[in-house]
Amino acid sequence: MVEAKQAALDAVPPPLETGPAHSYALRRTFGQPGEPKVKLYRDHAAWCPYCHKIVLQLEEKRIPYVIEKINMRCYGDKPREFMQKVPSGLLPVLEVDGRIITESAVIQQVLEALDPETPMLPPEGSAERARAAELMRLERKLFSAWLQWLCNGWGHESNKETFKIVMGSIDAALGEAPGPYFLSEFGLVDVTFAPFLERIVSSLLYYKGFAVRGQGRWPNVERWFEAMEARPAYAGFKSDHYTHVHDLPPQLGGCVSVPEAAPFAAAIDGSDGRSWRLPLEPLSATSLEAHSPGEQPEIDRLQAAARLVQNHEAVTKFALRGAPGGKAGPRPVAAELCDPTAVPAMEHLPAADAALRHVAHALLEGVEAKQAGRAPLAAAPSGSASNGVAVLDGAVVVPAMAYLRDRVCVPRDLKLPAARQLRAHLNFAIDELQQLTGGT
Ligand SMILES: N[C@@H](CCC(=O)N[C@@H](CS)C(=O)NCC(=O)O)C(=O)O
Repeated sequence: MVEAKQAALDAVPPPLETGPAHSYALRRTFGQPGEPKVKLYRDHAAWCPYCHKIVLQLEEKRIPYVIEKINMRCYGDKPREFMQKVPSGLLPVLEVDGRIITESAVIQQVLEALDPETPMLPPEGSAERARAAELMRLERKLFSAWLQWLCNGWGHESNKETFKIVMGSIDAALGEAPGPYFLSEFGLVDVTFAPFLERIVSSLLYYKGFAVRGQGRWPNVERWFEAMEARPAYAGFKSDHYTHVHDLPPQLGGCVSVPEAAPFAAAIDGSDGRSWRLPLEPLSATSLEAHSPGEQPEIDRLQAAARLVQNHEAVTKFALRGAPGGKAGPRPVAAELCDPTAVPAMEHLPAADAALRHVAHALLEGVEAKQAGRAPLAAAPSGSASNGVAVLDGAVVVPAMAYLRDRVCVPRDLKLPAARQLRAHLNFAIDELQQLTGGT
């Protein structure tokens, strides 16, 4: 436990080049000498499902690669050099020895040819290869049925039925395989389904109140998820419901909710008064957000604190975009979660810095120890101070902390167990301040 705690305090896990897949990595060598000859351009926030697919393939094949993170249009501009190479601006892009390859399905084939030693497709001409092609078509069918339902306000019942029929055939296809995966062995078909099935689970719960997982509806799909979540590559890049449900609308041009989804949406957004509040309910297969391999709250808290402390300047400035005087960026962005050019209210830096130190302290010590200790979170109308206790103005720091809380993305910023600790500890500080200031 001591070692695990020590490791958690490294906000950036040390073997980024060789260790388990991590969204912070910019270079993956897997221990192989020399400069990687493959470069992947993927989206900065790790939202793009097509990039997700390629990351999983590279990680599973352990092909050394470097990563350049590029903004998506919905939250920023792309560098001119990138646009010169790729006029469409679409991600993902692979560069191999100076050759530019676009379209994820083509990139998948190029990677298979580049590293035939670890094939992720059955041999050409085999019956399983034909089955793989059939399953890839089924994946596109699922994609269409999902979007037809998610993005439309009309035809709710019939779109749901169509979606259920396609999911039924996916469950049946999985049921025909000897193990948990689509074919006899894990491979490219699983990697192709994963980004969309993950987004389907989150978005249908939030917008349609429909549970794909957790109700025994499609047991083979459930078993497939469990097998995927046991794989370090998938676990390393797994996102969470909150991030997906807010990153999808700007990519898709909007998602349409139905009234029965409201309680699920509130739980996912943390506005139900429970899901982002301390004490956190354990994350388990039966919680709204199934997570494997699970959580270790003490370690997860340290991981969140380490990220906050080691990145404190950037995080404080980021939170100040939400303080009075903070402004949206000059170029309007569609993504609620990201606005790289937003302007922070720097005049409130000391207050936001002090508030986030309290949050870091609570994460490190636990709230009970913190409340019993000598550094309570104190608040008073701005300007006044009492007994040498730091005074924070709730009107300034509450919106800053809320802005940060609502923009913690998984896996970009933290893995889910640490992200929910950060969100809940920000709420703890917000609640304390609001009590002290009478609900500012
Ligand atoms: N058919 C393409 C689709 C790629 C695609 O639609 N990428 C989106 C992101 S999910 C994109 O780059 N859009 C431009 C942008 O958002 O900046 C593929 O499979 O690679």
